[in-house]
Amino acid sequence: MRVVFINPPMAVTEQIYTKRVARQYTSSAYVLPNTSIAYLAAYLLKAGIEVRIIDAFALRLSIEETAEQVRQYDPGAVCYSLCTQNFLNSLSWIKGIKERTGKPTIVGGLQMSIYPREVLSYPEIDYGVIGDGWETLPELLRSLEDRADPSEVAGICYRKDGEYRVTEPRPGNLALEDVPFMARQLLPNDRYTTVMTRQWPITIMLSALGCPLRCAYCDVPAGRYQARSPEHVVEEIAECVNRFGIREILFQDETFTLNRSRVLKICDLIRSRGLEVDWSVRARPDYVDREILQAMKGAGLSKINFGIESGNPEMLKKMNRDIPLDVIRQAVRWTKEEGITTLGFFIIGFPGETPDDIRDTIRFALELDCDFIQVNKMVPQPPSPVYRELVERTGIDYWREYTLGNAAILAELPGIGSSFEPAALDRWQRKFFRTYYYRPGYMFQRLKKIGSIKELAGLARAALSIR
Ligand code: B12
Ligand code: SF4
Repeated sequence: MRVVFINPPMAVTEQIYTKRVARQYTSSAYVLPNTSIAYLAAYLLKAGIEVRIIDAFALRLSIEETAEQVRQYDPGAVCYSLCTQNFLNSLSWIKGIKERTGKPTIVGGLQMSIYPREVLSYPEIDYGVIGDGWETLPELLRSLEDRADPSEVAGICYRKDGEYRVTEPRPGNLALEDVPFMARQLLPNDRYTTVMTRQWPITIMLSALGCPLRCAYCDVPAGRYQARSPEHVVEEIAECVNRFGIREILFQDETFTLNRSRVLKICDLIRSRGLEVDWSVRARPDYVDREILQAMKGAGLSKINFGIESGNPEMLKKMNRDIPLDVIRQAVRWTKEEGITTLGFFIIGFPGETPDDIRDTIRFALELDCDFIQVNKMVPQPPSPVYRELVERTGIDYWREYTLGNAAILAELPGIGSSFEPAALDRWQRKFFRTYYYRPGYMFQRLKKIGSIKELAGLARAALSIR
């Protein structure tokens, strides 16, 4: 049995960003590996199954070109990892590839745990894996090869005689530490980039998954925090540097610094093994301190993405992340003093938010003066508490409707429950970006720090996207 994974382009963000920023995110300026696929591929290789990954997004392939590669490879199944927000776009690819190749389609990913029945309502999708895919996927592939009855495979859904069938759930008992590192040898590593990248090739890594904190808007499923040991993480860093020549690693852990002793150990190991690599993390401002910042900087950390979200204490309380503004101020100050680049994330349009609250946030952002900011419109996502409340209040499960094909319904989501219409929120978002980025002092500082023509071009594109 051989199998192919396809990573279709991203086309998800218009509801969340401004149109121009969305275009930039879905263009060649922001392309990152699909870790879910790369992990599963590594697991299949270990199980003796031949695998190919076609990263159609990174390689800028059309559906036709991708289908041609699938035909040539002639796999027993074509697999996709689905996230809710990109579902309809992925679906158009699934349909296009199925039409051209006729190969069985297997899908997995968080979308399958949230809306399995809705996803399976599309006849082009043959099998869905619900929850962990590690053991389920090889078993399902073998069952397909043997033309066995899929009802024997736990953790899947499929159709029989037009009826939706779901097998018994499979308990997820494997952690990232129990499986091989991502199969980067199957990825076009030289194609990955972001607007802030300074050295290529780059990659993504996960040192931990999930988050035990409970911010009200957060859609990270509750109760799934798992952290890899420092030794395991640093072994993968070494593989990235020594085998793949990676020069920059973007850790995508939800909050990298949750467990400080683990982080200090990771830093120690990077230094003691002499690994030269730039890295960045995401963190909450209340989970950093001087010592940890110094240790991370000493081990190559170049950037922290801080979730700051609001400059209004009442809004922060409503978001269930009651972090005192002074703690945020101090975290950003320390980080800048250590020479680490700061990126602040902000949300506007949270339920109950007013124009004055947004003004507070803009003022706070200007005061913090991070190197970069990202301003997102509040778009409730499943399975967050804010989304659950919305569904209870309105009786409409918006993302379910979207999954069933009603893309237009998402236009109602930005800022829902706040005092802003979606169009007004767009204007606030643009105003926020412009007020921040078009300050002469800010522009001057940025230009002084530019390292290369490629970086200048990236920043120019980013600046133009917020006009
Ligand atoms: C790394 C990461 C990224 C990376 C890589 C994307 C990817 N899908 O791998 C980047 C930065 C590119 C990214 C982008 C985005 N991401 Co992201 N990302 C993550 C993160 C942190 C880790 C994913 C991961 O690799 N986990 C490790 C793997 C092994 O676990 P897994 O993905 O759960 O996969 C297991 C099962 O789900 C299943 N499985 C998954 N796929 C498949 C496929 C098949 C065929 C089978 C059989 C099984 C299977 O088997 C795996 C092993 O058990 C998760 C959060 C998290 N903690 O999981 C968010 C997450 C997946 N991202 C999310 C979102 C919203 C996005 C964006 C839309 C963000 C944006 N606004 O632009 C884009 C969409 C990109 C896309 N087209 O998928 C959401 C998805 C929510 C949802 N309801 O679907 C998550 C869950 C975070 C969150 N809660 O908000 N992301
Ligand atoms: S928003 Fe970040 S810190 Fe808050 S619960 Fe989600 S992942 Fe954790």
